[in-house]
Amino acid sequence: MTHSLKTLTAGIGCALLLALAAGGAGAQNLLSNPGFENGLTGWTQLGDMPVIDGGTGCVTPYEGSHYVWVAYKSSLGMSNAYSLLRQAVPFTAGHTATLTARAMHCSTFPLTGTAQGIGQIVTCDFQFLNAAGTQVNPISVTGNGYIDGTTPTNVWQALTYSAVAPTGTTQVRVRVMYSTINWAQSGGLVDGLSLQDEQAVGTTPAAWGQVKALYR
Ligand SMILES: [Ca+2]
Repeated sequence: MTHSLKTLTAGIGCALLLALAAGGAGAQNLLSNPGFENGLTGWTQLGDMPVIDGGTGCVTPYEGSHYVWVAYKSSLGMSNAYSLLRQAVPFTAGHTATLTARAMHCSTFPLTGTAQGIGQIVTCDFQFLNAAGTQVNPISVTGNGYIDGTTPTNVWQALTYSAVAPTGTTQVRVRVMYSTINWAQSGGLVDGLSLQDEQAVGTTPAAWGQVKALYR
């Protein structure tokens, strides 16, 4: 192999690795039942009961046939002023976790107020946990993992929440949460969650196999 061909081949390998890192095998979703197609399977519920497919009538699912509705509605006997779904998966310290989700609120049953003030909010975010199950806080978070009363109604909003797992992390725990401060009836819909490990790609056998194949 000539020097120039070696250089070219190496360049292709790097390009492939970058492509894989950008979205190839790295697009694996770590969450189980991320779009609520199997009801609440895989999710742990706290507070008031989330409702699959809700009762607001304003929406079609973002993906698949189902979504989840998290709300405070007195007629449903809700009494905790919050509704929370959680799902924890193993995660590696130093890796970047990125959660994407779609959330919406309906004009027939809207959120009011702001996340920073008196109002209601629907949150899609995550926490890092250590081996003892204790929360360990990241240095910083990027993205915007919530909707509130200032968010346009009847349109799926794309949410992104991303952070580097701090030292000691063994799990990431994703949260879908509705909470209210003023106890006004309101709610929000969530669908199409995806949790990515941004560093998972380069070390997968499939990714390395494709790169090594260039040198055979
Ligand atoms: Ca769905």
